[in-house]
Amino acid sequence: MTHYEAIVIGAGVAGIYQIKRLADLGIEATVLEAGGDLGGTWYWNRYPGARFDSESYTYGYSFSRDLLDEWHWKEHFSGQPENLRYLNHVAAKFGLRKYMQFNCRVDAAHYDEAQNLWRVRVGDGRELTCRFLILTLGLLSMPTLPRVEGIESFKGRSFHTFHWPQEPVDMTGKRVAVIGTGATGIQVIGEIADKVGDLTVFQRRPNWSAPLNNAPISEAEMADIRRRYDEIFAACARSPGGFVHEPDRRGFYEVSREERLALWDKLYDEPGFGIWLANFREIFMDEKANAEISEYIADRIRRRVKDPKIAEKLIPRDHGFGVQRVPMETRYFEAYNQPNVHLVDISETPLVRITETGLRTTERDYEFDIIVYATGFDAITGAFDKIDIRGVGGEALADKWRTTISTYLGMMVHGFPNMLMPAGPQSGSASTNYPRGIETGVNWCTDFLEHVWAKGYTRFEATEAAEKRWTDHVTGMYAMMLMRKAKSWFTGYNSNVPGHEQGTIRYLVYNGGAPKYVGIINAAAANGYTDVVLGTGGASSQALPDREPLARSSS
Ligand code: NA7
Repeated sequence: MTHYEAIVIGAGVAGIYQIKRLADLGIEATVLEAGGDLGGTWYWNRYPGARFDSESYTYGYSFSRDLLDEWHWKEHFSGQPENLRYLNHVAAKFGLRKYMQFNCRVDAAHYDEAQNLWRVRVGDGRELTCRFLILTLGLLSMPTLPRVEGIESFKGRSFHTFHWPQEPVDMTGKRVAVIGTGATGIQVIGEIADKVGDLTVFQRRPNWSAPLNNAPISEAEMADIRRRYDEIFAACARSPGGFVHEPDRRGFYEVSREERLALWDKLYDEPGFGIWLANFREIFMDEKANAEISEYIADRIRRRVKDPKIAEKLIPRDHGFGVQRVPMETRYFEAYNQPNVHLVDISETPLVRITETGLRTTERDYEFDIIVYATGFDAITGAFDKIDIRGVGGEALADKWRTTISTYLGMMVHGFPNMLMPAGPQSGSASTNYPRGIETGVNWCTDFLEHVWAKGYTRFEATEAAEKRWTDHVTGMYAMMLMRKAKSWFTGYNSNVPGHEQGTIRYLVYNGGAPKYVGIINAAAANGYTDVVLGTGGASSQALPDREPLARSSS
């Protein structure tokens, strides 16, 4: 059995930075990663069109000036291959690969109370132990396929976008189906529409989507971005979403309709999430304001789609603009103007089954060479549920979270001592520009561990009362937002996961905004972590089996 002071599960954007912080402290730690290599989201999602919706230079890590100075982002919204190259560059630059174990799926992590350690069982049968378990599992890392019969029977090629093959898929001249029109489906469709023979989109519900307006970044522009990095990250830190886009602080009703339209005309044609996040704050909370922006976006769709019947089908009716995650698109609406692209509304003619040659709706059979499932994820808690995580008294985390999620600051769970989630459910990451939230979370967790080590503690656990306070706060934030009514992964909706269907709202993301979140977690640290019970427990570190000396340079 091998013992570590800390085991990090997941080598994505969060795991990479987490191991960097631990390595800098000289902590004996390893990263266990199910995938064949590092990168998380950017390792798996290789589908055509996969790219940031965040400005590239706000997505990269901010912790190293050297790294900022040497990396040249080639596009304002960089694509998957480049993003994976970036993460590999980070790992190489800081010598992080040596801490990582790949093809290493964790099946179980059980807290051993007597020994005060975590027993981690890996797919290859090994059992590792650690004092501290750090879960950087990814919030969108558990893909879900439709609950429809016959998926295995299809004789052509088919894949979920998350499992897109590593080698390029030649789609030239092929009959392709895409099921799903979330952020992923919208990226794929825009990218492949003019490269495939025939494309049929199976849409159950349309999404409000707006142009990404991507462009290359020249040497001169990149030099300017480098000069402005401090300013850029300061803007991200000020904004609720952790983006460069800050809300328009004018009151929606304080300005004239002409002024509102002028703002929207400007934002719609600008790059990135501005139309969503640099908008008036009322659009997120006030039905009337939301209806007005929704009608504006609907008109922009009508102007871009030639067939009025198709245009109307692409306009959502069941939710307003911005209350679900707004997918960013490139040539998405124009794709429907091409003769080889067809839209099937499966809210009218539902999917019945996948067949050997394609799929069947209640109306007819369709034949395809390739079926692409862009059907989303068991979001935010799916990767946690997948591992048999057990805390004090053998309580399963999946059971604790079955009906309501509860956490302390999105980073700890009562009953699960010595476990940290730098970017967990209800943390600042889930509803923000991920890497900004991730750096915040990893820094807080690592500073907390430094405190634990410095004081000689070996056990920590958030109190039940503090967990309840945080969860009530997270829940209260939903009450103000129109998004609470939407069927989206922000509210825990996924039609393909039993129990997560419509009507079962789950309070998964923190809607208070990044500045408020950072203020709260910083105050918790400044108060000496009084919401966390610190102590010693179980056997002493020295008595652990096969224990290797703990190198610690700066605790
Ligand atoms: P999403 O946003 O959850 O979208 C999934 C899409 O797949 C959505 O349009 C669903 O329609 C559709 N879907 C799911 N199951 C089915 C079935 N069974 N039949 C038909 N259509 C189905 O996932 P994405 O991957 O697009 O985006 C997730 C996040 O990844 C995104 O927000 C970014 O942050 C990155 P529905 O709406 O359920 O009717």
